[in-house]
Amino acid sequence: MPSIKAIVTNAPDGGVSVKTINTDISSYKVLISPIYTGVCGTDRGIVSSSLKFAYNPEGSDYLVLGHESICEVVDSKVPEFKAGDLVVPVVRRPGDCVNCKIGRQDNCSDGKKHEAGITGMHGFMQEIFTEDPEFLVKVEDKTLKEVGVLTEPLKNVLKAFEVFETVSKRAVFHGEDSTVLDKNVVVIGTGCEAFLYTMMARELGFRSMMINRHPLSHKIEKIFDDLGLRFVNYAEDPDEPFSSGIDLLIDTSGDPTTVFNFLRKVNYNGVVILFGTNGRAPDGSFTGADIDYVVERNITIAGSVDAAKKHYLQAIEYLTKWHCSYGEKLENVITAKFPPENTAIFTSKQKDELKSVIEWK
Ligand code: DN4
Ligand code: BGC
Ligand code: ZN
Repeated sequence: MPSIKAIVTNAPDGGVSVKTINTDISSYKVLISPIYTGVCGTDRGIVSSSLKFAYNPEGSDYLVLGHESICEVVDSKVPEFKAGDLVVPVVRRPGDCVNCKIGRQDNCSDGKKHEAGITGMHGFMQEIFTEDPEFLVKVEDKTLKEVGVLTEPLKNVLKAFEVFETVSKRAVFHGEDSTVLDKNVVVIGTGCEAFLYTMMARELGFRSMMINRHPLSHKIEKIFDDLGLRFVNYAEDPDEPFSSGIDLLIDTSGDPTTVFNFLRKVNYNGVVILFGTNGRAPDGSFTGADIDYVVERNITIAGSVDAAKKHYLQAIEYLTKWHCSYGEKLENVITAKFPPENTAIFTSKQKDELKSVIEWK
């Protein structure tokens, strides 16, 4: 059994360290090693113990972190993969419910699914691991060796737009030529998920902006400007987030007060997607007047978590397209690379961070 390096926590109590673990790779279908693993709000929530839904695999007193990755196949015993292929392993693994049985474990109906690096399954922040081909998605374009790490966070965005498509069917949202009419998307937050939501909203023909309660650093402002994305500091400019109202409000902050402040700007037949989870945000208040507002305007409030394998494939298509169109401007979204030993990146967000990654090779 080889001894390998892994980044671990003890969920749900939190903490983070580099640990040497013994891993059994004697039998496998595909043997994988990570090239880059991404650090996101979920990892930091697990490490700080604010995300109480995280737990260790059964019988283990630690959880290997990591659900965002771009990996390389080391060896394969199945024809679909060969050594050197770039792959992204999927996060969620099915339980026994009917949605899990049809490959939609993202819509698991009894909570008995597992998530790599989050709930009951070791993640991808370890030097080598085995995988079942069913849970691997191939990245054909080798130039995605770095930005391919955005596949996992982008797949969540594609699922959320699928949720939006479904719930917005109750009123006319699209023009006759199937393009989106003159509609406004506001994304709360300016982290990596907010960025990916805004890229996708623009791709789909919406007018869109990201908002936050403070100005951006020059570095992040430049990354957004270079990609033609709009940002508003609502503390300075509270009326700006679309004077004509909001048709789709997407929250990545998990802050109830902010969500409900902007919900009061949502137009008739508008949709609110709740995506951010922030166990530490202070409680907000949702009043009777707010209920009247939501009811009288046919507003839909929908939660969205995770995504299906098809969304990973769509994410790779969009990343391939955006990488062709924007090249280095997209690569700049990966704002810093760290060695596995630098566990401080799990306890505080880096200055000027959009996506911090751990470099394994
Ligand atoms: P992140 O980079 O921590 O993003 C959170 C963003 O919200 C940051 O830009 C925050 O700004 C911003 N924010 C916080 N409070 C406010 C506020 N009051 N007004 C405006 N903006 C605010 O994390 P991420 O982009 O990786 O992920 C976003 C969230 O989605 C996290 O809560 C994740 O746990 C969650 N998530 C959910 C799924 C899923 O449902 C998947 C991935 C992530 P600043 O405070 O940094 O300036 O499947
Ligand atoms: C992952 C999702 C996962 C979620 C759990 C996110 O960071 O991208 O796949 O379902 O965390 O809240
Ligand atoms: Zn993540």
